[in-house]
Amino acid sequence: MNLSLTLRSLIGAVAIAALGVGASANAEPVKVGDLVISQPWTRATAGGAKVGGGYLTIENKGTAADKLVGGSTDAAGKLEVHQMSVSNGVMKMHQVEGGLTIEPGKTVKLAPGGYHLMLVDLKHPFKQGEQVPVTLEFEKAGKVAVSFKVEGIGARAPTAPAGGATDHQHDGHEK
Ligand SMILES: [Cu+2]
Repeated sequence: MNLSLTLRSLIGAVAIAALGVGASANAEPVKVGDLVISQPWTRATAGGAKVGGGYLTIENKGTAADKLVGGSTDAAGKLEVHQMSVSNGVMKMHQVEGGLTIEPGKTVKLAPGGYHLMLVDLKHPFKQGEQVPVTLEFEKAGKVAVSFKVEGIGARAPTAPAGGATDHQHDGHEK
């Protein structure tokens, strides 16, 4: 048995537990190779939801392009890189073939309404305030573990979801 691996798993579990306690904790950016990954987040899911979106910002500080090709998580059957677009008011999404390119010197933001990670076949619902550990995989930089913070259902959604009459934007700060 591999003792160092066991120890690392244990430290990882403690770190994740600590993150869960500090609700306001703003996770530090994660570096892998020339890439800097910041603010990974996802949304709380309603009961029977089988998919969830994953959002994050990737900065390429290197001199060569890299690609986000996918990843894995214990929380879902598979993880895909998706692109969403609106056509005549209808949201459509499809898998990004071959991965999402991050050009050198550029920052790519995965956000609702655009590029995102799709967690397919969720093993359990996501609850607001939890952390979802995900391993991302880049073509050159390799694999890196990040933790997605679970925000509220519909958090930072650009538009009201179809049929979501009870999920309207609350504009509370101005009269
Ligand atoms: Cu998707």
